[in-house]
Amino acid sequence: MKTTFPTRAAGAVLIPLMMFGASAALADPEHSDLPEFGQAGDVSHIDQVIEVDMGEMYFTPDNYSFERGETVKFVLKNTGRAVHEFAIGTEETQKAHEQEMKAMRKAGMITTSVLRHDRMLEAGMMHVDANARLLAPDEASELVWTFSGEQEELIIACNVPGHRAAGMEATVTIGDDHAS
Ligand SMILES: [Cu+2]
Repeated sequence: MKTTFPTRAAGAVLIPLMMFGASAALADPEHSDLPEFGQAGDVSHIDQVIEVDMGEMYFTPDNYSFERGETVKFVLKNTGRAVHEFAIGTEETQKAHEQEMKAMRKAGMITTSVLRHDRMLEAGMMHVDANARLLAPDEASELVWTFSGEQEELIIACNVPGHRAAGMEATVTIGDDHAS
């Protein structure tokens, strides 16, 4: 059966919902084996503001250096023609995120250039992880992040299927403790 309405019966998204269990559990103690690399930052204590341009298939800038404990506000703009993601993480978390994104693509929540918020909503998956933003073309957003933990290198990646492989990633180097 093919449904042409923009909204679908909730039953249609039960399977993707189950697949997203792993992402919803990022803050779950059960998953505390995930590498610690920071948390959503305090918007009243921003140390640095960086504008990031996202397009096919790049981030500008694509190289960042921060101090441990520094709170950075990323002002994100998707100036491209495709849906793009800005996700801070480690190799491990990016890989996990990539799997979620593949599932979202399969479930019709993401097309090449459109975000189907209605479908994400139905699936209980609005994609508002603290460490990531998913942007439609021309969409802008902000992400405030405090870099902490033991990691010395992090990755900013777009996990829309195929994008990271095509070069849409940036490196983050975490240096000495930030003097607060
Ligand atoms: Cu992308």
